[in-house]
Amino acid sequence: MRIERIILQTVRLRLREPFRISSGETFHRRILLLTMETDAVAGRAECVAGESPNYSYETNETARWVLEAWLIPAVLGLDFQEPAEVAAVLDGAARGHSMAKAAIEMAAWDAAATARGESLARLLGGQRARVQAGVSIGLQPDLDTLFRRIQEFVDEGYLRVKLKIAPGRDVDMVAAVRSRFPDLPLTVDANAAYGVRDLDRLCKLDRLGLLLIEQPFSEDDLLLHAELQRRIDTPVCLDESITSPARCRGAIELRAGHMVNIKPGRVGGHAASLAIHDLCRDAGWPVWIGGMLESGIGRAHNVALASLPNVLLPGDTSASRRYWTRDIVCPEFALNDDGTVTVPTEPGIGVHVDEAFLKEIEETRREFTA
Ligand code: OSB
Ligand code: MG
Repeated sequence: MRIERIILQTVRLRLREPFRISSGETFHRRILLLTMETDAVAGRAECVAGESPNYSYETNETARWVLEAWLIPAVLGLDFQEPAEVAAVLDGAARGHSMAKAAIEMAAWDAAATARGESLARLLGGQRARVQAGVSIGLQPDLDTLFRRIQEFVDEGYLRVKLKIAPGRDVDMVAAVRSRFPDLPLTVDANAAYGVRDLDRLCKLDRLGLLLIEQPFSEDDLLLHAELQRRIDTPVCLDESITSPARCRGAIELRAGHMVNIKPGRVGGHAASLAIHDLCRDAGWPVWIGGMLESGIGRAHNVALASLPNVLLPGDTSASRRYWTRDIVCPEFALNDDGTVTVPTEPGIGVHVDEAFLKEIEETRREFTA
């Protein structure tokens, strides 16, 4: 398959409700979409970078620049059989910038699966027809609003609720939620908001029956995560820290946690995600698939990956309507009665892109030809 053309589009989609984490609030998403046209079929993916560098150093604009200046020129004209060949070229073309690389790499997987007439999930080695869905709830203005949002998501059928926490909005808030919802599968995510002085405070979360505590400390501080994991029984789950398989191997070796939130868009794509999945399986670390408030295109990639065997907890792979009034794919992702999302079985990502709607919300478009 020869890569003939790559199209970069930005679209703007407003979230149904603003999403607030420890480092900032998102009201709408400006999403960078990538289409890879080969001489046979096309593949699609989205870049998960946000507009501001508050989750990682990458943003829409850094990703767009590195794609246009370095990554797209490196792969245009490339003739590949396996997506791994595309990943190797991308890694040779620039250091870091994994979110930018992932957009090309994941589009190559969609194209490869489509060319073979099989679903992306199947090509990845997925083994589940439906994947368990959790929901991630942003920081809320007050406890009553938080209780109400949790109840609504529980009523919709979500199997696990993840609460965002931040210094000053942690132990008491989570304890209150726990006494209101004694049996709810519950997790917390700090998005790296804590430091060494907060160790004692974080240890108090250990008594609240959480499935995991996600990324309390800075992404590069594996040793501090290891220190916390030595002091508590609740698994520490790494998100921002795991940017590559090598980083994952280091985390396992250092016992910097006991679980990983894999986001293919963060780690450079599906090949890296599979490697991380396997490293964790071999180490006895469960994994689950996170999200970055993706449109249906990124969601389709995440859901396909969630069908792998060592994905042992519900993911942040929620239904389209949790995020958007109208998604850009059809059919939209919906929550089944059993709290799962169905893994598409059609070739590639297995959903159709609503091109007419895309045109309506498109802000920029550039094409690059071999
Ligand atoms: O840390 O998992 C995170 C959203 C944006 C950036 C970072 C994170 C999140 C979420 C929401 O928690 C996941 C989702 O529902 O897509
Ligand atoms: Mg997280």
